[in-house]
Amino acid sequence: MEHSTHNDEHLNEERPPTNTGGKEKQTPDAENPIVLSGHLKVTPVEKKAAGIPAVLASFADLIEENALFRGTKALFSMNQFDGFDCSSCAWPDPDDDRSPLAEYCENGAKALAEEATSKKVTPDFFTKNAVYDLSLLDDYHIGKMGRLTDPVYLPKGGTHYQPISWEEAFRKIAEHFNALVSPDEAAFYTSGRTSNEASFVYQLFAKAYGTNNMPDCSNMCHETSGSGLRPTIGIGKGTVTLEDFYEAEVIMIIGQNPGTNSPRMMSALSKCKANGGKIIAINPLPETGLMGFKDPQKIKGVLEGVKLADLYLPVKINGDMALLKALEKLLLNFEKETPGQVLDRAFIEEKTTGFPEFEKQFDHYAIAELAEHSGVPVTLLYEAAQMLKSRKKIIICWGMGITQQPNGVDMVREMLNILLLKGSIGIKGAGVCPVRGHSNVQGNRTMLIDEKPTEEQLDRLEQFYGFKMPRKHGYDVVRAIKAMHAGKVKVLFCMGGNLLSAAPDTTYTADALRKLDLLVCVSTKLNRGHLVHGKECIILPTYSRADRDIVNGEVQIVSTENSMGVVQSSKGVLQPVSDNLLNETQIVCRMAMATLGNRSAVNWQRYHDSYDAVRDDIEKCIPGFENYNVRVRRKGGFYLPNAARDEQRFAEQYDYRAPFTLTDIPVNKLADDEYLMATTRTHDQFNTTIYGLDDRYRGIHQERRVIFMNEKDIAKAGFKAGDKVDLFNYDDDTERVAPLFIIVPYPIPEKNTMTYFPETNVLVSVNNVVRESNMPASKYVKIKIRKHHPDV
Ligand SMILES: Nc1nc2c(c(=O)[nH]1)N[C@H]1C(S)=C(S)[C@@H](COP(=O)(O)OP(=O)(O)OC[C@H]3O[C@@H](n4cnc5c(=O)[nH]c(N)nc54)[C@H](O)[C@@H]3O)O[C@H]1N2
Ligand SMILES: Nc1nc2c(c(=O)[nH]1)N[C@H]1C(S)=C(S)[C@@H](COP(=O)(O)OP(=O)(O)OC[C@H]3O[C@@H](n4cnc5c(=O)[nH]c(N)nc54)[C@H](O)[C@@H]3O)O[C@H]1N2
Ligand SMILES: [Mo]
Repeated sequence: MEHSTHNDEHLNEERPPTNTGGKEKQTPDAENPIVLSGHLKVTPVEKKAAGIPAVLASFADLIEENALFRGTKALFSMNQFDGFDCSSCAWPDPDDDRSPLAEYCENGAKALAEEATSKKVTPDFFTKNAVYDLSLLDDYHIGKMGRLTDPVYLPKGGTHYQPISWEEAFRKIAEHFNALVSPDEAAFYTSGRTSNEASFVYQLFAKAYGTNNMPDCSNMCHETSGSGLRPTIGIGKGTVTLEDFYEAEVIMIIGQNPGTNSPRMMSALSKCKANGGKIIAINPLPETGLMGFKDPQKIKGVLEGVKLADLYLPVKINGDMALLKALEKLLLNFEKETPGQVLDRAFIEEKTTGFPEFEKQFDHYAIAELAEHSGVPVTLLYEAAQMLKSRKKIIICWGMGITQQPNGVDMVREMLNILLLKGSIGIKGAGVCPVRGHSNVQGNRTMLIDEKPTEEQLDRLEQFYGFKMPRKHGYDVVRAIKAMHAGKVKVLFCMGGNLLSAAPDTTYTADALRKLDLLVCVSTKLNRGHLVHGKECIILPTYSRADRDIVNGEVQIVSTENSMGVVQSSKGVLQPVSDNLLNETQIVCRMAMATLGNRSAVNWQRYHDSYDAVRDDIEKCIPGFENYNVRVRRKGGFYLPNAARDEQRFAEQYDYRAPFTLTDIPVNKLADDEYLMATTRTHDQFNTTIYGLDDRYRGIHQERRVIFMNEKDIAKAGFKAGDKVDLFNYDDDTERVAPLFIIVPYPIPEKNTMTYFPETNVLVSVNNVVRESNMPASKYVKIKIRKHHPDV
């Protein structure tokens, strides 16, 4: 028998702190927050995401950034057919039906406010502020300084950045590149906002220069998904479209917080629910955005809201593998009870390999044991399996809660195993959905920003351009940091991002960056990454996605690829903050001309002058971009081919079938005084950019240095809510310290804790990585917690 489930009870008994320790119990509400310590105020976890407060918050940010007029005008253009692609996340836009008023979300509006700000960081600002003094500010205040207006240069031994002409900047960069003993002494980092056009010329320059050292933010984000999927389904991307969301019967959301990080996903989820679909949320935290949603684009939605998750499974950190195996064991049991009713035997027979071995492993697993490992009661696991039992249109979505675990690649394959059992991939309403982060991170990879390009990809480039491409695989992020630390990489060029703050082991990474001869950052705004630098440092200011990009008198379009493989155009609308900005493509082309001179077979000037020219050549080098310049201008853009989705054609090495993968359950042994820590995002940040100091949905206000703990753990350790503590990690026999955090009791499994990134990156060892993908395992950090000591 199948019963639909409402487990609100589980949510309601779990509330944030209701006392400050010792004092009489009070119940906080939005008007009467509890002041836990210093500025920190705590209110109850919000029950529904978005709605009116979200709309108000988005306008408040625009006002604060002195950008109300510029910003609101731009908001109406965001994610519209002839407008610009929001740079906040990679969630797709509806193919046909776009809200004429606003296809944006609160966090998209905040991202825009950051870019549309009329505050400026001019050369004069740098004359007045020494680099060292700026480095003493926190990330929030550094980010609020405004948009960069001119190129600046920090000479060897200098204390202040000084103005430099573009010409002179490119000359210096070229001089450094040409002085290196080997091209592999340079590395080229990319963050995920760079357009397809700029990405393509950028990777081409790195290869023409002679290296595959292209670490990128993917190496900290969804590399794990690619590593898990490419060898199994033949493509390192998701297999669903937005339409599939509307049709799905069950959507599982594992280790992802859509309410904050891809808010427009919630419209798709509520549409799925309206069509009768069920949602299962698997997360150590009962995230507001998973539980309920008020659609700001619909009057009815704003007032009433909908309940999202039908079932919430409060998994322990890293307990997902045991949970997934429990679901599989239950499905196999159900199949034994009603043969032919649960598994898709025909699909398993025709499209997969390794089922007998896969099935056999479950002889060794007991449900009770799996439940214990996962932290989720058997009854809830049973309910989840019941929901999957007779349904076939199943989508599994995941985010950083999976990809940043040491066994993340295994878990990606285990999620796929479930879909393979049910034949739930490559059919309507079903498939895998790694929800990407940065708005064009998927496009960056498609454009060959990859430290390990395939032979086939390189052959195609070689054939078209007629020069030898470097074949040796390059450094990813973790390897690049180690190479800088060892003095093997001497020049680092960063196309956007903030490697220092995004990377693990902040102290180690800072040491690595300080050893560079030259650091070059192409950036829109000042960040900490500009303030911890090599011997010399250059900052090159560029346009943001929302800025009007005029080349040779014509307003240009660029293109991006979203999480579902749709390539579409983006046309900025804002007047750039300064006349002295260059677009990223032009920066690369001028750097290439300065560095390679006559040595290069590529006509960089042609690319410099026209994005159409870049697109014409992308079409010749990368499959799926036929007729690029025409199709990119079509309403809604075009889908890239995806054989797993369209033809159920999976991995070539398995004869285009998908293999079942055998994986292990990790053993997480913790000492009595040890805890697991996951690092996560607040509702008020975009990665290393801190919009504000609140995390509204989780009820945290005016403080970021908090640690969420289970109430029982707090009592057991002799702490109380609001206590100030220091956090320690001892991986590789090295003491790492993050001082001064405030304890907040929170509904989180015992022995699990949560803190905000990037404040606790200092605790993540550079050697704590995900197997196979080599990503930092930033959601699996062993820590000890001690009462704060003033000397720490
Ligand atoms: N507004 C805003 N939007 C963003 C970003 C942003 O910073 N701000 N960042 C962008 C980027 S680059 C990315 S990659 C995405 C990130 O989006 P998400 O993937 O949502 O990222 P996180 O907030 O890091 O964490 C996701 C969830 O993992 C859960 N989690 C932690 N450990 C575990 C575990 O062991 N198991 C399970 N099941 N869950 C766990 C946490 O509770 C949290 O809810 O968002 C993108 N969009
Ligand atoms: N502990 C921990 N660490 C993490 C994570 C975590 O969950 N926990 N998440 C990881 C993930 S998923 C990611 S993606 C990385 C993010 O790592 P990054 O991508 O390196 O970091 P961002 O904060 O997104 O980069 C912000 C900077 O990019 C610049 N910028 C913004 N827009 C543009 C643009 O259009 N062009 C250019 N050239 N520059 C621009 C601005 O100067 C801004 O300061 O962090 C990772 N680090
Ligand atoms: Mo990301």
